[in-house]
Amino acid sequence: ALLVLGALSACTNKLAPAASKVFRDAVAPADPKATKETVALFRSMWNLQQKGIMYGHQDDLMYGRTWWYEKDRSDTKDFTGDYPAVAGFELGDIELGKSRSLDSVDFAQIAEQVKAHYKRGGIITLSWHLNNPLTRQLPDSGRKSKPTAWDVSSDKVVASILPAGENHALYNSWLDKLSLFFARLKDEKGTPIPFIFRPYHEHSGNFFWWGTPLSTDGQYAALWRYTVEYLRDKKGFHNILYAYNTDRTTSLQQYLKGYPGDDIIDMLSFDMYDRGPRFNAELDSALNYVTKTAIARKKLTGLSETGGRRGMENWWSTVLLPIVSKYPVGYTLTWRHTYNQRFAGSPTAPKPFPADFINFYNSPRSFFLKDIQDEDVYKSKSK
Ligand code: BMA
Repeated sequence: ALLVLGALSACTNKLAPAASKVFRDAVAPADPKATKETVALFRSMWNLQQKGIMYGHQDDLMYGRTWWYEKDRSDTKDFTGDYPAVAGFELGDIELGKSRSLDSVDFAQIAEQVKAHYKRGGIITLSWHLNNPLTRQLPDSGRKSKPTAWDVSSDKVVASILPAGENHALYNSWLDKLSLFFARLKDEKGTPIPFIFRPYHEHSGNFFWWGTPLSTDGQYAALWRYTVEYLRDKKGFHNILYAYNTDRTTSLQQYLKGYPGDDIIDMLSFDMYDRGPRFNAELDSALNYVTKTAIARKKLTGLSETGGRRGMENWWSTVLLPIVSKYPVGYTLTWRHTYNQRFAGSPTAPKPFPADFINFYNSPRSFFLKDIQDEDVYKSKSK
């Protein structure tokens, strides 16, 4: 994560006005009314993804294995001296009007940390493991399993929340609760904070109620379209970049199953965890077709969840980094370090990252917060 970006932004600033206009018109969020900070973020990410990969970490600012919500603390910073470029947060249970997420994180504190990370010049991504709106309503005695995002007991859920479905009003009320939270994400001047929203993720999998086997492609695309239109046109949010996301796929055709359209989506991303030696070839191949189609469509890219191979010491520097370096991948994020009270204060507590993570950090191709602060992704300094 060396500071290699200064030279580059200096060079784009030197473009002649005509050329820079062409450049400015070249890429933009799908929302024609996107706020200027959101447009700036989109363009900054577009530039950055051609130079290297930003590091992101889920709940990095909320807790680590040994600590719980300490102001300004971050596992990434503890280990490397710098914050992640991208901070991930999870909104599951917000739709039920709860004050804490399914991972016990206080939503007020999430809003606080979103603001803090934005102020530092960092990027925010929000995921949403929303409950199952159909089975949630059944009495306990009528449920086959817990009515969470992972409840795949019915293939009627997506249809039931679309405009003609019996749970449509309930779904709207869930989007209203989500919107109340989104409305809190403003800086001290009242400017809405741009963020990447990645709902209905890992679509190609079969483990969430919105997974591929549980709805038709048309229903899944309609769910996406309805959700974006509700938040964008009805609620008036123009600070959201929408990330389409799948789990592991093996072809572009499979990747795009149920894709709602380029007028809805800003980022093409997927999640892929390393479960064994086949990962190298699978990641390489998926990055190849996903980034190719993303660039052709002028969309951002992300390996929005990944994780190292069990028992492999140099995964960051010998597997992840060489493969992602072949393609324009905007960011990669590793998932949360679940807090465990047993570890708190214990000298034998596991370290947040393997030693090799420092090699990834030291690479000029990886970007952490300080690297992107130079790029001023929201163009706030030039305002
Ligand atoms: C999963 C796990 C769960 C968590 C969920 C939402 O992959 O980490 O423990 O509840 O993500 O953050």
